[in-house]
Amino acid sequence: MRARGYRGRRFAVLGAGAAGTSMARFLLLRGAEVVVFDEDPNARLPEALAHVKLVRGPLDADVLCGFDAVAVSPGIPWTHPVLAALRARGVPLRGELDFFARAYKGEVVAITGTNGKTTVATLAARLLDTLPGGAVAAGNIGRPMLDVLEDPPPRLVLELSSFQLERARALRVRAAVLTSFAPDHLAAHGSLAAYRAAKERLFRRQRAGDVAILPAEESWAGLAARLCRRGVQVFRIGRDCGADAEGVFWRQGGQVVRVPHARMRVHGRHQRANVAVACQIAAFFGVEEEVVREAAESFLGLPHRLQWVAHVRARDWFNDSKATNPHAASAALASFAEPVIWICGGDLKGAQLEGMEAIVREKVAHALVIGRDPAPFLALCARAGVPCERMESLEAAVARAAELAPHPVLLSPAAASLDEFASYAERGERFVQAVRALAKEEAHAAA
Ligand code: UMA
Repeated sequence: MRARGYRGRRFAVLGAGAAGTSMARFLLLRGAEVVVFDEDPNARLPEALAHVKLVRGPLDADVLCGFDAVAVSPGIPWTHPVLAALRARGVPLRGELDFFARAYKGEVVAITGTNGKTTVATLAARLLDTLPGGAVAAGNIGRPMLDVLEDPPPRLVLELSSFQLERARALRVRAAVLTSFAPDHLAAHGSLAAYRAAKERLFRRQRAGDVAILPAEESWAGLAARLCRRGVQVFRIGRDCGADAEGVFWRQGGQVVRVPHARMRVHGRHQRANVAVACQIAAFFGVEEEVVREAAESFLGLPHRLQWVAHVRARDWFNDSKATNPHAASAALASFAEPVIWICGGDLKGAQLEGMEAIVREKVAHALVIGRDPAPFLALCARAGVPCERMESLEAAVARAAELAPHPVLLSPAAASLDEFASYAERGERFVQAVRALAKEEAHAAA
C-alpha cells in the first residue's frame, strides 16, 4: 500500500464517530474509496459525508475482508473478535496514527498518561504556539489529528489515548510525555500489562536529540535508562519538573526555574505538576523563560478538572468530573488541606477502590454516592470509617451536600460517567448547574 498511496484503494472505516469520519474524509480527499461501518443501528454520518455509504449493525468479517485495508476507530476494542478474524486472514488494520505518521512531516509532541494529558497538551500547545509557525493541539483532546493536516503547523501537540497508541504501527515523536500511570481502562485492555505496553509504544522509535518526560516512579527507571542510552534527553516528573511543597519547577537554560504556590491560580498539586510538565516541554523547544513563567502563573486550568464553581451555603464547590478513575480522584482529595464532602460513584470500568482507603479516611468528612453501582463505594467508605449515603441523582447529592456541616464539596467521581450521563462533561455541567441553582436560591433568600 505504501508505494501506491491511497488512490483507488478500497477502505472500510469502522466507527462513524469523530475519528471514523475524520479518517473517511482523509481517505476520500486522497482518492480512496470508502465505506463506513458502525455497530449502532442509529449511527449517522455528518452532512459533508452524506454521499458515503454507511453500513449499520454487527460487523461481518466476510464483508470486511473484501477491502484492501480496514481503518479502525479508537473506541472499537482492538480485541474485537471481528478484528481478530481479519488479522488471521491477513487484512491490514490501521489506526488514525498510521495515516497521520505517513502524512505529517513536522515535529510531534505527544502526550499520553492516565491523568493530566489534556491539561498538559492544552498548555504546551498554547506555549509552543508562541514560536515561529505556531502549534496546535489535536488527537484524543477532541479535534481528530487528521483534521489538522490541511494546513499543518510545523509542530503538533497530540494528546494520545492508550487505544490510539495500541493500534499505531510506526509512530516517531520528537517529544514523548507520560504524565502519570495508574490502573485504568482495564476492562478494555484486559490487563494492566497490556495498558502499560500501549503507553510504552510512544517511546519505541525515539532517538538522539529527542526528549522524553516520564514519572519519577521506580517502575519507569528501566525505560528512562534505555532512552538515555539512545541519546534521548529524559526528564522525570517530580525530580526535574513538577510541584513540591514550595511551588512548581522545571529545568531551563541549565538551571531550575521556580514559581511559588502563592503565584499559581490553578487548584491542586497534581494540576500544578501538569503545568510544570507543559513548561518543561516549552523550555525544551526554546520558549523564553519569561513567557513560560507567565503562562504557569496565569493558567486557570480546564473545566471539570478541580474547577472552582462557587462559594454557596458557606462552602466552596469544586467540579472534578474528569476524575474518571480512582487515581485522579485520590489526587483531587489529596489537594485539600481539610476534609471534604465527596460526591463519588459511576462506572468503575473494572477498577478497584482498595488503594483509596487511606486518602478517604484522611480527607473525606462525608461521602455521597451516585451511579448505578454504588456498592464498591459504600464498602470503601465503611472500611475507611467515613459516613456515606446513597443518592438517587447528582442533583439530590448537591442538595444533600448543602445541608451537611460546611466543608468544601468535591465532585470527583473516581469512575466514568457513561452509566448515567453522555460524558464526563455532561456530568460536570449538571453539577455546575445544580450549584448555580443553589446560589440563586441563596441570593433570593437574602434579597
Ligand atoms: N462503535 C462500534 N463498535 C464498537 C465501539 C464503537 O461500532 O465496538 C462505534 C460507535 O457506535 C460510535 C463510534 O464507533 O458511532 C464511536 O467511535 P469511538 O468510540 O472511537 O469515538 P469517536 O467519536 O471516534 O472519538 C474518538 C475518541 N474516543 C474514544 O477513544 C472512545 C475520542 O476521545 C477522540 O477525541 C476522537 O476519537 C478524536 O481522536 C474521547 C475519549 O473519551 C475524548 N477518549 C478516552 C479517554 O480520554 O478516556 C480514551
